[in-house]
Amino acid sequence: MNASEDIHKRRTAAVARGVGSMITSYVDHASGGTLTDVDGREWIDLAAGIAVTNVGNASPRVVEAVRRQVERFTHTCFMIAPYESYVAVCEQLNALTPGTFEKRSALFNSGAEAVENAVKIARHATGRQAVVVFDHAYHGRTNLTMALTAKAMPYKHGFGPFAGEIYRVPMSYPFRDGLPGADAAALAIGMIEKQVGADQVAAVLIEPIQGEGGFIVPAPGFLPAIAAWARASGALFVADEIQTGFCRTGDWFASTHEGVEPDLITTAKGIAGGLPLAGVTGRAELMDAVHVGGLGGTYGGNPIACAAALASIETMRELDLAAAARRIESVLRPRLESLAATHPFIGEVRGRGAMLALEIVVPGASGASGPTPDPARTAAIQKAAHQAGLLLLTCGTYGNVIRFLPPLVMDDETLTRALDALESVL
Ligand code: PLZ
Repeated sequence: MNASEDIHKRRTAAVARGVGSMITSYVDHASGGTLTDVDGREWIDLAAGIAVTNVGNASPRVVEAVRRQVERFTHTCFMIAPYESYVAVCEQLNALTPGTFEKRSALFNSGAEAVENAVKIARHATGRQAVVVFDHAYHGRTNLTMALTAKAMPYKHGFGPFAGEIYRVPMSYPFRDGLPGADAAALAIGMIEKQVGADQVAAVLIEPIQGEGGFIVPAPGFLPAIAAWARASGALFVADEIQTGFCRTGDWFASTHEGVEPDLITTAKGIAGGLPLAGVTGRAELMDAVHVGGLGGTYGGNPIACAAALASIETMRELDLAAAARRIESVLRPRLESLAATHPFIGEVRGRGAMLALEIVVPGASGASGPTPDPARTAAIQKAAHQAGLLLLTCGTYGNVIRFLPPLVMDDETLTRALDALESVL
């Protein structure tokens, strides 16, 4: 029995079955582009812990900042005895997120918690209750965020009843609906107006590029049209940039590519180089509408996580990781496109920056919602990729999307090695 098998046996007896893992090898250490398991096998990291370690794993600045902070103090609770680094992270969020208007931020522990708080703030600030979300959306696993999330299995199955006043409308999905952005937006807006009522909507919540739902990039014009409708209707436009944020798509935030300035933005994942931290950032008058004491939590903005966030942001600036994400795209995309040209089961190559995907379909087959997805082939590709030492993720409502989320510090040599391995796998 190797070391991973041994741990796996203990895991089966100790860890709840509901918590899954993609692979059965256990990590020993990791760096900018690779993970090494406890048996000494190296994996090329195309996951970044689901878009978290954008600056790489155990990134030097992050390690040093955490070390320094952990020696000074580990926790006080910002609601009890505040500290400067929380303020500094909020200043960074206010400066880096799209929109030059006056902003405020609040910090939390996880993406789901940030989304929950964005909904709280939106309801409080507007005095309205309805929240509009989209097909294929993913916003988390807590009760409210399960309701906001589209996909039943595995996220919601058997976990109801779910929170009320959540309304789902169609998402722009060019590969499947073939609609220009303005038409897809008109469809969604028509449904909101008929089924919810424009004056009832507190927030329209959307991932500018959908993550778990399939790396779906809406058609150009879709996001601006939805944002303009929200503004005209007195609803808040809330961008969930938890997966797309912090240089992942080739800019600090994905909303920028479409010139959209959200009223509120949720962030997490890439913000702190692997430590748990999340934020809600938004227009000052909306954020400050909430009474003192209305937002918070024991650990939100923990000082170690804040130190890691400041070091991560500094690293992103210094290494220009937005440019690095664009460089990664310039290496990955042409190779993926040439693979698509020779493999008819690759229906589409899509994404932006270092957030790219292949949608796997049955060649020549299609049904009511477009080309027929092939989740079985997708799973087979993923399994073979794991055997080849690639830490490769899938996603999508139909389980048929292969996604690439490398750390933004991955070098071209490692990327090319990953692509060569993928080519043989396909
Ligand atoms: N919003 C856009 O991508 C987390 C979830 C993986 P948490 N995505 C990965 C899984 O199966 O649990 C995510 C996201 C978007 C919200 C979240 C939730 O962030 O930090 O996982 O709570």
